[in-house]
Amino acid sequence: MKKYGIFSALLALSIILSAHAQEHDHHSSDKDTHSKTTPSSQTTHDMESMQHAMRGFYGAYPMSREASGTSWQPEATPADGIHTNMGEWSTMWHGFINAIYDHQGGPRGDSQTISQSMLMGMGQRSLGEGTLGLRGMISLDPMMGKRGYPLLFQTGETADGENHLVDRQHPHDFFMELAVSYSHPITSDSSAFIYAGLPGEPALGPPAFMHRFSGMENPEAPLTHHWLDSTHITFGVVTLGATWHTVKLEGSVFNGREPDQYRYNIETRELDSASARLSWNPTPAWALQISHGRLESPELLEPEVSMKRTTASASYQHNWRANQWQTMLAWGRNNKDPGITTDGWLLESALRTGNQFTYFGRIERVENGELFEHGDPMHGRVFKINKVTLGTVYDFARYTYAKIGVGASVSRYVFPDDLNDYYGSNPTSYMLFLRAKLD
Ligand SMILES: [Cu+2]
Repeated sequence: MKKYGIFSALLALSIILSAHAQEHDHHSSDKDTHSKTTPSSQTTHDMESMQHAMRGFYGAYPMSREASGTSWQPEATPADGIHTNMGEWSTMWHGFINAIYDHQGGPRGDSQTISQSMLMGMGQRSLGEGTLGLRGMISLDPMMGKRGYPLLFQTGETADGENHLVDRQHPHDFFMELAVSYSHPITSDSSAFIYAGLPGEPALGPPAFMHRFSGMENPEAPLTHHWLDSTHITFGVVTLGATWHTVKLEGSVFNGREPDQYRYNIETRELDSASARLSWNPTPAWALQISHGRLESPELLEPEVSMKRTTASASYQHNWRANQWQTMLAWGRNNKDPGITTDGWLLESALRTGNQFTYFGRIERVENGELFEHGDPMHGRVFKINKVTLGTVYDFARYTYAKIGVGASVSRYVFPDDLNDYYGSNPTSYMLFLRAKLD
């Protein structure tokens, strides 16, 4: 019954939107006109010119380079979301809600109907010579329950403070980001900035998966989340950095502990961890970064273990005619102290053709040593897990500020035979989803 509840809520939302909204004009296809061109509306043209005028939060570069936290994506990434002016403030709004039927195959699999969502508001205004920025992001993910959703071979965080979540993806916290930033120009093409969040995202890893074009349409969290971007919700972070042309160098101090099982609270703890990241966007098509951090006691259930994390990633955006294509290759290494060193690899891509179809794919390889709990004879063994996911979304309805689509994805795995007794020899997982997205 719960399943039908979520789907009918989304259907009701689509009916309300269609009753109130003008039909979105989508005959034109290139990126600029794709943005918000409702022919009858003068304000949307004003918004568009303002959107082009909006500059980066952390320096003198185009806004389209901004991704989650202080991370950068390729400047050529299409500008989704809604842009408005509110007095002195320029604002951007991003958001989506997915209703998902999730089936994970094999003996350790499970099925569940869930909803994922995110609403993000960003605002900026000039203050003195610089730019003041505010960012807020919330998610209704905690409504899916403390155990999150079934996801084979996913590990990380806890639902009860006693057991690790295994073969499940934890829900994100209700407060995903509450952050303030200020950047001040040094010369005409360089700036210094400060960013503080509770929660916020430290300078570590590529943009978080739900914020990068190559990964955002895929409803499955990456298995590499805990090698690359799991620090995106950090309860307490301060980042100082500088930008110069195409380069950004930044350092963070932050609370290294990952969020606990209470998903609606604000957690506080000392800023005991640190990271540094070098980003380089040599052309509008590319975003490159390397980063390194030390996470002090990241896991609630293993407080005596700290971790060094190193990541490197390259993201490439190519737009032609009505098509927008982004691909990212990323590597992350977790070096537990005391403990083992494991690597995670990710290659993901998304292609949006016209305004209706998006095709996405993700290939990952992780070395996971957390698939079995204490007491299990397999506990502590590290397994190389390979996963491939392919999927598509069809946006069948467009309104002035939103679009609605249906989608599906399928995942397959390659793993050592020793795991056959636990996972079956050949599990297949899939997700079917209906989603509404601000656009
Ligand atoms: Cu996460």
